[in-house]
Amino acid sequence: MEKTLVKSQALFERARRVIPGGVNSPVRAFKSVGGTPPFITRGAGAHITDADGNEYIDYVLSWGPLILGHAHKEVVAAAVEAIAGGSSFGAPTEREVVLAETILSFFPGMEMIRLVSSGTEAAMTAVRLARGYTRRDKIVKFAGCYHGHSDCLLAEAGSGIATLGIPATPGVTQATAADTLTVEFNDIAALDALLDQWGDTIAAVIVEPVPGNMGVVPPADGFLPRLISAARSRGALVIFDEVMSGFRAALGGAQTLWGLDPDITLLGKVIGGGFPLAAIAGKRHIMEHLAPSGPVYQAGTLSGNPAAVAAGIATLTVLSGPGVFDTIAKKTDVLRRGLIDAADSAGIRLRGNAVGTMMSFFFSDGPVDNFAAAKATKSDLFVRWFHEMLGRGIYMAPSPFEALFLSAAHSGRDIRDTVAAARDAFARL
Ligand code: HOZ
Repeated sequence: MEKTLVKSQALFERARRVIPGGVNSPVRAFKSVGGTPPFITRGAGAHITDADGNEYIDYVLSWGPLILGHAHKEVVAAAVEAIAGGSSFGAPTEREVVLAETILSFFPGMEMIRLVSSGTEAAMTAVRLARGYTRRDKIVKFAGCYHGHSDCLLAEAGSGIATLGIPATPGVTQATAADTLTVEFNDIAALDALLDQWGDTIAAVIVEPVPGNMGVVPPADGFLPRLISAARSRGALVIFDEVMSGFRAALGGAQTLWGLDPDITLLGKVIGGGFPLAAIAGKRHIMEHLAPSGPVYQAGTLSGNPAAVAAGIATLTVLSGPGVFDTIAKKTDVLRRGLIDAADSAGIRLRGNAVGTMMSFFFSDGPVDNFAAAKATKSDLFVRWFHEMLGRGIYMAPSPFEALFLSAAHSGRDIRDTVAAARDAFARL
């Protein structure tokens, strides 16, 4: 079952002449699964339409932000109203204060927040802040975790780096690479050994508390609290990258779900309601090291952009309404169970990892609890499944090293249609 992608093919050829790989972010090019990426013309609720008029049920949702679905009425109205009053000022506005207060109200351990424009920028700033605060240089990250594309965070990164099998070093100086130490996720003994070895040179341990960029890989019981005490006992800061899990593992992220207290938190995606907006939040005594309160420099012409901030406030307001988040999480679980049952009936072993409203599927007999296990899953089967599903109008991320996302807009019928498509798809693998 294949969709006609004549117009998308023509657009892709045109794009490749002027944009490297034809896309503005690598995984969109479908390089690891092959074929033509549909060029999207519009989105409404849980559905998107491509240039050839094909419709899809969307589980990418702009890689997570659209937790209310495409073109949600209140989000659109808020953004339009903001733009109509001026699209950017490069000066402080009341809306920024409202969004800052709103976000912090979901993260009781975070005391101050700085709005930026992308998750990469938030992570890059967090590393500089941790180094400036501790006066140490080294950063520890976990294999398969992805924290955007700043130089020091590319080592053993998930997402597009894993999908495309790109080495982390081209363009990164040896000195920078040497300041990043990596360790397997969920392996507290290995983390302890690394921290013992490098001791007081480590500025911070950065982690996605619910990794979503090697696929979704939940933390083992006790791993995160032990990570926090292991880092603290050596004087290193703990940075939780909740860009993905922030309003998806739970409203207040993994830290609220499990009662954890990192020093710094990175947020993005959902908080911008589909616009470029991210944030770095943290303890007051650390955040006040940022300029202009302190000496660690960070700035941005479009930081706190009015449309993005308005869309973020509207999104969080709707999302925190009674039962809204829990309903999305329940739908996520229904879909997870439906897909696993569908695979079972075709004699296929499918692992479904999920936390809150984010999940991933791996073709694997055993559990997938770290990057090594994720890389060992049957990616050839994933590629075939991906195309069978796409041909049936189900739009998923073109990589097992990404997450599927649900939204408030996905209906019971969307989920039933997806499970029915999966039954047909698995029968053909
Ligand atoms: N790194 C993003 C997913 N984890 C991909 C974003 C995009 O290609 O748009």
